Amino acid sequence: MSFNEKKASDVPTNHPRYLSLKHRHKIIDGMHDLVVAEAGLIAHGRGECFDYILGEKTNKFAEKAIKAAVAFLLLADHPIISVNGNAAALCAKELALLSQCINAPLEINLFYRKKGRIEAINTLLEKHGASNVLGINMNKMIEIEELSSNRRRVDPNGIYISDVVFVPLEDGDRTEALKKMGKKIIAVDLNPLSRTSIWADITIIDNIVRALPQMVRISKEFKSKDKAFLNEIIVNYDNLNIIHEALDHIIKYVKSQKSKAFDILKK
Ligand code: PTJ
Repeated sequence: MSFNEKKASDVPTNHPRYLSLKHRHKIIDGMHDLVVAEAGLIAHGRGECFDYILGEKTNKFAEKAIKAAVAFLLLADHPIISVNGNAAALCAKELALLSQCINAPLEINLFYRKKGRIEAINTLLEKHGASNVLGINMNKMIEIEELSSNRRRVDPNGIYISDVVFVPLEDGDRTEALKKMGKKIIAVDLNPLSRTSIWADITIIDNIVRALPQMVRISKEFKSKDKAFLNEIIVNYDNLNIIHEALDHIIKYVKSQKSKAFDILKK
């Protein structure tokens, strides 16, 4: 079997970087199955780099953002979860679960159009329990004037009428365009300085493979809470502070690694 034919599950569990390799292989497998765009591999690598200097864990600032994000989604009139290739390859099950929990449809919205990709992503989402996935029928799509990329085509029953859009892993252009349309944006992005992170109303600076399961857990907990409880979380949330906390954390983490990075050689 060649390397390319190896499936994500083939990564040896005792490898010191097991989780990281497992996710890499999911992205590679996703590319072979048309789910992930070629550029998705590069985007994943950029994400890995930021994850490394965030300590590869869900930090306090991400936990706060996750709670605010769930509160926002539960209070929305028309929440929607936008799905691209990378998000589907890494978190299809969690996307389907979150969609059910917060009662928000999933909409496939791609930057890189290629024949068969939408169908491949839809099949993967359905395999993991998603129903009523939007963004499938291109003849029904409406174009957002503010945007020139492929992402401008949106579903009239989904992103177009939404008030809160959840975009796990995104390119900056669309976040800006959706904001200009008056929508509230929740993003997951490992890069605290990306245009998406800066433009979003709530920026979850974490890896989607950790953030999405947390969001599902918090959604189950918050679902039974009243509006006042959810509003309180949003009122006390400050995204600028969250981004500053993430940047401070990176500075501190890199400094701490400077003093102990070579300890590994002493073992
Ligand atoms: O499937 P498509 O055609 O819609 O294309 C999707 C990609 C991701 C290729 C497209 O949206 C793109 O090119 O995105 P960018 O501009 O590279 O931005 C991706 C952002 O996601 C970067 O800021 C990365 O740091 C971040 N990122 C990558 N992997 C993860 C991540 N953030 C959270 N979790 C990750 N696993």
